[in-house]
Amino acid sequence: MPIVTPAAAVTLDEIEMRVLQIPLVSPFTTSFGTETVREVIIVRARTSDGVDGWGEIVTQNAPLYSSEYTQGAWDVATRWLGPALQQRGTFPPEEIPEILEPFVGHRMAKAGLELAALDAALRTEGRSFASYLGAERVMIPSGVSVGIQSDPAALVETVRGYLDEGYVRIKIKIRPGRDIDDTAAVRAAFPDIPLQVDANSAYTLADADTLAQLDRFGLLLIEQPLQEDDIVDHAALAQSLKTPICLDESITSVKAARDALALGSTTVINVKAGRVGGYLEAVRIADLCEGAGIPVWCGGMLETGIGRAANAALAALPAFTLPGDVSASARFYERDIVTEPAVLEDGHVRVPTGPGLGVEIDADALDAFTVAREALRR
Ligand code: NPG
Repeated sequence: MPIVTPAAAVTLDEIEMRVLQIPLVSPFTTSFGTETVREVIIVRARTSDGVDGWGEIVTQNAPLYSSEYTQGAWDVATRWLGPALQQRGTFPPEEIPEILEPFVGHRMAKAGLELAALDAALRTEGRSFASYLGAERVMIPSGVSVGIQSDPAALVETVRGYLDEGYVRIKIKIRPGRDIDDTAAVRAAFPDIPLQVDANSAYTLADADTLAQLDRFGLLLIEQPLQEDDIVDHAALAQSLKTPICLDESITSVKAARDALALGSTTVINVKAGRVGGYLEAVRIADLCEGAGIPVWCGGMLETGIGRAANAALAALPAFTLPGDVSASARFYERDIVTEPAVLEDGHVRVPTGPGLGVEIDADALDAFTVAREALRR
C-alpha cells in the first residue's frame, strides 16, 4: 500500500553526523571478508521545532558489499546531500528523494538522511514510523544470518545456538569452497528448519553446476549468487536451478526490481532500505512485489537500534511474507546505542509503536562509540 498520509513538513536546522565503531560480539565472515567492528554513520536531524530525528547510514568501512563505504558516504553527505536538504528550507520528507535525485548513486547516504528527517517529522506529529509505513503486525518473525565458520561442524553448533534462542529461519553465508559441505552439514543436523544461503555475489555462471548441487537441500532460496550487474546471467542461472534465486545487491531501486522480475532473474526479493536509497523506495519495491505476487523479506546491514527499529516497522508490512534478517540486537552487539535494544520473544521481534522510530538514544553509548562527528547548520 502506498503511503497514505504524508509526514509533517520539517526544516532541518542542524544535521549532525557521527562515525561510530561498535564491537561485534563475534566476528562476522561473508564471501567478501570478516568484520569484528561495525563502522556506521549515525545521523541526527534537528528541526526548527527543536525535535531530533535519527537515521543510520549503513555503509561499511570498505566498499566490498557495494561501491559505498563510510568515508565516501561521509564526504557526499556532509558536502552535498545534507546542504541540499538544508537549502531547500521547509519540506515534507517525502520530497527528499526528489531533492537528492540530482546526486547520482550514494543510496545508503541518502537513506540515512531520509530516515532522520522522517523520524523527526513523525516524532513531531506523535505518529509511529510503523503506522506511517502502513505496518499491520505488532511482532515480526525473526531470521538470523550466520557467517562462515571455521568448518562445517562449527557452523552446525553455531546454528544450533541460534535455533535454541528461537530464531525461526536460518541463513548461512557461502562462498566457493565453503558451500555444499556447509549446507549439507546444517541440513543433516536440522532436516526441517527453514534454511537459505547467501553468496554475496561470489560466483559466476561458470559455477552453475556447483550451485545446482544446492537443489537437494530444500532451501527457501539462494541469495545473490552472481555479481550486482549480472541481471541477464541471473536469469540464465534461474533456468538451471530448482532453488529460487533471491536478489539483494542487484536490486538498487524499484526500476531495478521491475527489470529483474521482467527478465526472470529473481523470484524473491530482499528489500534493504539502505541499498535502495531509503524507506520510501523500499515501500515502492514491496508494493511492486505484492502486486506481482513476489515474496519479499527485509534484509539487514547489522543495524544499530536505530536502523533495526526502522527495519522492524518495514518488515511488518503485509508484503513481507518471509522472515527477514531482523534479529535481536544481542545477535551482533553487547552494547547498543538505544536504551531498549530489540530482543527475541518466542522467535519474534516487537515492532516499536512510540512516536517516530519508537526508540530512545543511549547518549552515553553513542558518545562511547563515536570516532568522528560534524554538524551542518542552516
Ligand atoms: O542481520 O543485519 C543482519 C545481517 C544480515 O547477512 C546480513 N547482511 O549481505 O545481507 C548481507 C549482509 C551484509 C551485512 C552485507 C553487512 C553488507 C554489510
